[in-house]
Amino acid sequence: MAIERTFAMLKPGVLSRRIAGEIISRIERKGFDIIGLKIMRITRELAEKHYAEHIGKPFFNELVAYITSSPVVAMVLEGDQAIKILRMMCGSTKPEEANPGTIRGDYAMHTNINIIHASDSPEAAAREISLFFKPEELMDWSDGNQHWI
Ligand code: FUP
Repeated sequence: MAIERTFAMLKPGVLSRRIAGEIISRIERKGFDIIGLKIMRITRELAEKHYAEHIGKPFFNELVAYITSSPVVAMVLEGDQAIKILRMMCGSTKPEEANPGTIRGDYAMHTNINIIHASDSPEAAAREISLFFKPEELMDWSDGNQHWI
C-alpha cells in the first residue's frame, strides 16, 4: 500500500449548481478518507500561487478571474494511490476528451470551467495542501473500514 494525501477542489459553479454533494459522494464511495474540507473564497494572491505554472499563458487571466469568482470547496483526501486515482476519477482536462463516468466527463462542457481540480503529483499535492490548509485543519481518522476498501 502507498497511502497518499491529495488536494481536491470543487471549483466555482459547483455550489450554485447544487452538485457538490453528488461529487463528494462519488469521492467517498470510491473509498477516500476526507481528512480536510472547507468552503472558501480564493483570493487573487492564492490563485496566482496555486496556478503559478500557468502564469503568462493566454488563459491565465481568465482562469484567475474564474477561480476567484465565487466560493469553492477545498478538500484533502487520503487513500492508497490517492493522487493517481483521483486524477483518473476527474478525467481529462478538456471535457470533450473526458470519458463518460469521470467527473469532468459527466458534469462539465468547457475546459475553462471544468469543475474540479486534483493534484497531479506528490510534489503538487504537498504544495497545494499547504497552500490551502493549516496542519490543524486536517483530521487524521480511521474507522477500520480500510480492510474492505
Ligand atoms: P488539470 O491539471 O487537469 O487541472 O489541467 P492544467 O493544470 O493543465 O490546467 C489548469 C486549469 O487551467 C484547467 F483546469 C482549466 C484551465 N485551462 C484553460 O482554461 N485552458 C487551457 O487551455 C488549459 C487549461
